[in-house]
Amino acid sequence: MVRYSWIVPVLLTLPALGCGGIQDPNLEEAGQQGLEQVGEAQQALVRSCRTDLDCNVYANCTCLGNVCQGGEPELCSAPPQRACTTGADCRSGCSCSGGSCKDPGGTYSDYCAKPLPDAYESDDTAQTAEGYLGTPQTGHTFHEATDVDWVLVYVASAKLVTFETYNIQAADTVMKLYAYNASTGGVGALLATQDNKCVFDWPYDMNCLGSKITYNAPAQSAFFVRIENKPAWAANVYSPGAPGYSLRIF
Ligand SMILES: [Ca+2]
Ligand SMILES: [Ca+2]
Ligand SMILES: [Ca+2]
Repeated sequence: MVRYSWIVPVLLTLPALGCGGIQDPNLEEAGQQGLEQVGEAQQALVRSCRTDLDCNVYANCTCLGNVCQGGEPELCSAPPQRACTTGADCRSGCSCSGGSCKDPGGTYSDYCAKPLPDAYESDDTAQTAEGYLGTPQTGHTFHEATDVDWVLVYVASAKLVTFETYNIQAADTVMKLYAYNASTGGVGALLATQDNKCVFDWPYDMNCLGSKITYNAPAQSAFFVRIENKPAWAANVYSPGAPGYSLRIF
C-alpha cells in the first residue's frame, strides 16, 4: 500500500479533462473524432485561388498551389476587409465601423467585403440593360463572380460598328452581340461571340483579354451587348479593385 501513496496527489494535480476525461472508455475513438473535427475546421479555412489577388493581400498571403498561404490560416482564408470611411462606402445592409465594412452585428462578412456595384447596375438582364448614349462607358466592374452586364445601343445610320471592351483591369471579358427584336422589345438572334481581341502571350498584355466585335449594322437598328467575366472563380471580386473594364461602341 505504501508504495502507491504517490498516485493520489499526482491525479489531484492534473487539470480537469471534462466529462469523460481520463475515464473515457474509448480514448482512441474520441481522439480520432477530435482529429476529424480539427481537419474539418482546417479544410473550411482553406481559400482556393488562382492569383495572389484572390487572397487576403493585406495579411501578406500569397497563392501557392491554388491555395492562399503565407500567414495565419484564419487570415489567409478570408477575403480582405473592405475599407471605408462612411457607410456609403459599404454595401446595402453593411455599416462602416473601425474603418472597415461590417455586417449589422458588427462582424466581418464576405458580403460586406465585396466592392459596391458599379454605376451601371443593375444591368444583369436584357430587360435592365443600360443604354449606350454615344460616349464610352468607363468604370464597369464585375462586383460579383456572377455579374454580367447588358448594354443596349441604337444605330441611326448604316455603318460598320465596333463594340469593344478596353482598359481591362484583372478581368477577362467575353462579349456576345445580339440583335434587338423590335417586335418583342427583347433579345433577338445571337450575331457574334468574342473572347480575346488579341493573342494573350508574351509579352503579356491584359488588354488582349478584352473583346472586340465589328458588325455591319443597318440603319435604324439596335443591339444588345452582353459582357461577362470568363473566370468562373469568385476570385478577385474581393480585391481592393474589382475586375473591371470600359466599353466603347463606335
Ligand atoms: Ca457590372
Ligand atoms: Ca451587371
Ligand atoms: Ca477575354
